[in-house]
Amino acid sequence: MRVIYSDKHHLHDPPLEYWEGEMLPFYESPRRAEMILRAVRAAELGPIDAPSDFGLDPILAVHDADYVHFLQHVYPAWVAGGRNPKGVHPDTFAMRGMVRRPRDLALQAGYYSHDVTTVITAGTWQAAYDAAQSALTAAHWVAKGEPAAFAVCRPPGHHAHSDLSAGYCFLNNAAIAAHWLTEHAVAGRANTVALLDIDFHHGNGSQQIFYTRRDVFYVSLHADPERHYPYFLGGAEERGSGEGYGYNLNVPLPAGVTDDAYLAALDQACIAIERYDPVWVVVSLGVDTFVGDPIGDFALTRRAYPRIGARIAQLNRPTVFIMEGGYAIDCLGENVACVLTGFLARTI
Ligand code: SP5
Ligand code: ZN
Repeated sequence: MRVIYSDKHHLHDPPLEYWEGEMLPFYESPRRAEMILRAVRAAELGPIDAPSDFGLDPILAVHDADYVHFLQHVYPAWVAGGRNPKGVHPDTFAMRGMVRRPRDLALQAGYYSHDVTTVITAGTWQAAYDAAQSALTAAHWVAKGEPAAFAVCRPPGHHAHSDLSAGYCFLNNAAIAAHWLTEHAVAGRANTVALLDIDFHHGNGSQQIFYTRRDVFYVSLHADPERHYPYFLGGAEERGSGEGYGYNLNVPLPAGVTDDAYLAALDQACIAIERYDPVWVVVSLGVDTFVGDPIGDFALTRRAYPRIGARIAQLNRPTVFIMEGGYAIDCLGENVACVLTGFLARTI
């Protein structure tokens, strides 16, 4: 399996995050990707390379141009306004019907963010750009005939909407890869993608981006939004709209989900994907489902992860794995490597 990793993720390193009136160490830290890199190297999954550069066009195919411009240029505008150089921290957010976008890029921060975890530092754009290019590089490998590839994306992507940063995410790496695959011609077949999201959180951004489309089937297992972020999307009743109706499947799960219960839910999700019969599979791979995760409340043990990988392998499609969340730093790399080695072993 090809592995794609860029060192540039180190350029996104906000010092703190806000939680219930306190500032905590930033959970989505550079050490996450370092731990994953170390574990995939030890597991000898395959060659590890830096991403190729496919430019802005495949990003702009998913994200609004004005939002991308904001991400690229807001940091210097923020600092030039005499604001705190540690990072762009909006305090007021555009909501329901508030359609006015200020001209000052620094004031657009609250227009283009869903929450307070998407702090933009001096190097955030470069890190997010390379994460998107890593996802695209992985997609290119499977389009060229590799059975699977893994992009160690950081910052993650699945919460990012077409014009909104959210939940540590700026560019939706998995959506960018999935959309690119739909445009990559395969003779004689509708060019379809199943985007399977196994991060602990619902991928609200991926859902939004593909909600009206039937060529990308978004399927997500996640914590019930009655209980966990992103709260305002992720219900089972959200099934797509227009010609995309029936091509969005949310499976909210209760707290304390065990290995067997999770594998049973994943089996149902995979049966729905088999019925859809996609050409490609993109996996939003989060391991914040782990029992030791400081953000999540599921109870998956290390032993669940090879089984998850093996079930995904049974879909028997070219598969692109895109890294999302997972915050139990000491076990993070091993849990990720277990999914991928389970996939390669192809047995439950
Ligand atoms: C990619 C991804 O997994 N994003 C997750 C975004 C979750 N955002 C809200 C979580 C805030 C947790 N704050 C610390 C809790 C301390 N007990
Ligand atoms: Zn998550």
